[in-house]
Amino acid sequence: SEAATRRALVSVSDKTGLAEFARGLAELGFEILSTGGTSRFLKEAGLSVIDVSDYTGFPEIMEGRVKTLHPKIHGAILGRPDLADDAAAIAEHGIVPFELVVCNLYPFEQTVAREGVTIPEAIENIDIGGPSMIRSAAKNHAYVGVVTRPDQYDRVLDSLKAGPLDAGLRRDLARAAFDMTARYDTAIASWFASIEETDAEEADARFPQTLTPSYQRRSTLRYGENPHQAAAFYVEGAPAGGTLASAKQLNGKELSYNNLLDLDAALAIAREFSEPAAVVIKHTNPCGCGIASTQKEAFEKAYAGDPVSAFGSILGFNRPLDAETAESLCEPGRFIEAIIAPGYDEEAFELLTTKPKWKSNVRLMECPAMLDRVSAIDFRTVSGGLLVQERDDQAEPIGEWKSVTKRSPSEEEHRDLDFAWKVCKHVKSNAIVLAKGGMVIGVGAGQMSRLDSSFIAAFKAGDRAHGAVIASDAFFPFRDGIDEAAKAGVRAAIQPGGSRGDEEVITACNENDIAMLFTGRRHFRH
Ligand code: 93A
Repeated sequence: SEAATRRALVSVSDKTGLAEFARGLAELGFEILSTGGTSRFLKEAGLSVIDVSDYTGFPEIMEGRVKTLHPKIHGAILGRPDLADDAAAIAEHGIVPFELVVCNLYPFEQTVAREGVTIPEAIENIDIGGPSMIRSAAKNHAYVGVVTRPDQYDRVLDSLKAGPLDAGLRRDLARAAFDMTARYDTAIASWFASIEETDAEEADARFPQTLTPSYQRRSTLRYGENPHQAAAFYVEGAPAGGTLASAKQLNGKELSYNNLLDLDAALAIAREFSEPAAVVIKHTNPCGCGIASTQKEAFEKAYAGDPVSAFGSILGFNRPLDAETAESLCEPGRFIEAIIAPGYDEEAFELLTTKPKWKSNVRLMECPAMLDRVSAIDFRTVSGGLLVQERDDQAEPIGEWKSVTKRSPSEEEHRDLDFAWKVCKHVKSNAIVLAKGGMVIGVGAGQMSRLDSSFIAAFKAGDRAHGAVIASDAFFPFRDGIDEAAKAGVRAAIQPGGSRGDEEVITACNENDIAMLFTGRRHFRH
């Protein structure tokens, strides 16, 4: 009759002394089963190894999160072959019991001790499969030896050379195993406590119990939003580079309260883009925005988005203003109130301050560091109080965007969706933005219903909506917004998703061959 198969399961992160130990086991007639990394290591050391996934018939999945969490593994560790029930299950399911489980865990403590470790890195180093096998084996120490540390290898080999693993040693190993998993879980629990503490500390630092914002008056303004309202401009002690307060006025009339608001909006949008961009602001909303390979083209696109509204607007650029663009700006029939840009080429400055009729008045703001990231806090007043929040300027998690329709966006559509989404974030809610070819062609802003914003955006776009994309700052609750967009000729959509109506909205897209992305992030701006 065939000799019973002796099997050892080996799955370790710390590979110290492993090759010698495994060779010892092989010489004693053990078959070795291993997980991916361990298997590779042992094969390189010249040993023959059975991959766990070949034994289970199930691959390692989810980047290794599920490797050994399988009944054929745990059945092989927990089974008691001399019990009728267990023996039947072993036979029925093709289980081959393990005599030995050799396992040490993902190095959680070493990972969290490392400087600059991220929360996801720490989380990935929480071993689940390892402790499960170790606890299974320790529980079944009457049948199985559980080896959790390299310094146990010699003792185990010595005992195996003399016969089956000594019962006393099996019990010692089980106790050591539970001791280890207990410590391991304690380390995880204290790490969780430490990150909770940091969150609380961070919140305290950012949102102190009492708040005394310290701003200095830079200037009194001629008036506020309206001529009968007195107003002033206060700035932070040392405004950071990317802020409006850091900008210098090079030309033009005194800035008004509304100018400052609109310049801030222009700055916020212009800095979204890495390619040359131009944005046209009216009443804090963009009525046009363009990106292109040249600044002039970007500006032409931005201005053409809604030329009527662009009259008397505020412009933002993310590159120093060049002469070509300045020339285009000065064309008859165009009138600009103010501009913010990282700088002005000499010729451009010359043109703007001499050529158009509005020359001496045009307010030119220079903000050299406007592309620097500023992590800022937003304050807004309510009567008798102050609302404080982080500014909505975190990097967009593009990796998490999901295509949810039968058709995925084409490369070109994807570019426009990305563009429209960046603009949409800065439009008053409910915000709808239509865009095509790096140009905003219709904006629906500040409406109380998303459908009305869609109507307005489509109306503004007119015929140009054919082949355009649509961005919505929050989810479409119903399919009507999509149906309207489809009628106008829209081909792709981007929105957070997460509505009860998602199913209906996706159906509407599929029926109209619209490709849609879910971003998972909302950008309300109230
Ligand atoms: O990600 S896990 O929690 N899921 C599992 O199913 C699993 N099985 C073993 N971690 C798991 N392991 C651990 O992987 C072991 O504890 C060991 O530390 C490590 C060995 O992986 P590899 O052999 O691929 O290097």
